[in-house]
Amino acid sequence: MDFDLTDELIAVRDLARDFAEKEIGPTAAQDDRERRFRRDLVSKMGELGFYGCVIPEEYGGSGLGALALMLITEEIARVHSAMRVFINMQVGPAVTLLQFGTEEQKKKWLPPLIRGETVGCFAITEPDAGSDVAAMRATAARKNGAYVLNGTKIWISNAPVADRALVYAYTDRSQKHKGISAFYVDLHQPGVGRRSLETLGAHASPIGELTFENLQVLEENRIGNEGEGFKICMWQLNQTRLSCAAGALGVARAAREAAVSYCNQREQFGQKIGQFQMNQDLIAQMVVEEEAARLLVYRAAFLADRKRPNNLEVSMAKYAAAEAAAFAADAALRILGAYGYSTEFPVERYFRDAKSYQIVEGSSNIQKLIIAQDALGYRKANR
Ligand code: GRA
Repeated sequence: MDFDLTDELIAVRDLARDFAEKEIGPTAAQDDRERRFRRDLVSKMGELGFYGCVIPEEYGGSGLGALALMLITEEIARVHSAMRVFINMQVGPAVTLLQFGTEEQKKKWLPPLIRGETVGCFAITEPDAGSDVAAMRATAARKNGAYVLNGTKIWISNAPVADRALVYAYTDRSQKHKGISAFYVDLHQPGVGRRSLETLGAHASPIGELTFENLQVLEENRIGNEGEGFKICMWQLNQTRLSCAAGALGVARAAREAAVSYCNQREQFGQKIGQFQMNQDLIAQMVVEEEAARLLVYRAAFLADRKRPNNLEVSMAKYAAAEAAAFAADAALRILGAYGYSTEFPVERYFRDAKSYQIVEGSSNIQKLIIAQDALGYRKANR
């Protein structure tokens, strides 16, 4: 086992850290408060090659790999969690196109996604289909050699601002999950409706509803074969889930850093508050949970880079990192007291943002279900 990062990975991580601290950090609080969509930063992350790590050079990527992508994501999320969502919205569709798209589709759609020229998103969730993906109701009915897409997708990151969406819908309801298909859809067309939604955290990451009303989708926009959509979706979630885990790791780290810094600065009862064992208890737990999550995230990425199955490892990483972030943000808030609760300091933002990781990309309960079913021998996660 080698726990050292290569010089190349260290350089990528440092580039992301520097960018996050200099370009994202100074306006993070304001972007959050004003719910600003920072299209300029989405472009800059594209220019820096952040979206291209897992994409080969021939399609505009760098091929640096999944571990590089996780290091970048962690650094961005550490400074502003909402900003790492954009990475997932570009890379999620891109990596799925790479895996399941035709040569023509990849050549046409990957480079603009990787450069950040096309703003991407993916649309799985519906009002009645969250954890239960196969319960979706959206349909894509074949008509005159094309498809007519109808349905409502909700809680879709980037829905208010995206140019393109990877959309999952039933082409044949009678086939249950084997009747779902995947489409890469242009959202600037008649038949697409959008509605913004407000959430507790990640305010600088626009989220909302997408409605499709008799939207014409050409056959050339279908990804994979008809009926392969559920398999494609599960494959995609295995990639985007890991990206969320890295994001959660960044938030856990930010909260831990804030707590440690405050412990070393604040004095009460004649001594630094870090001297109090009740605070040390919280700090120790934060440090260990964060580091354990980091090792799990890196290992899952290490396996991805070696093209080895990692569904179980991704679920463990996502579960551990989401819980570490929620714990760390809560603990930091306890330690900072009123300064944690105050909206003038960033810890309350970490607290709001941390909660999202227990919900998105398969809730903590879904990850536990996958892990436990594997351990009990009911259903292997790595198939
Ligand atoms: O045996 P079979 O041929 O019928 O196939 C089954 C199974 O082998 C079939 O699907 C296959 N399958 C897979 N294939 C490849 C299942 N999992 C995988 C896989 N990982 N890879 C049906 O399987 P099943 O287990 O019976 O399916 P299920 O019970 O309907 O669902 C399983 C499960 C609950 C795990 C799944 O639905 C799931 O992951 N749910 C969580 C949904 C989720 O993660 N949503 C995320 C929404 S997007 C989002 O949050 C965006 C956030 C953006 C951001 O913040 O960055």
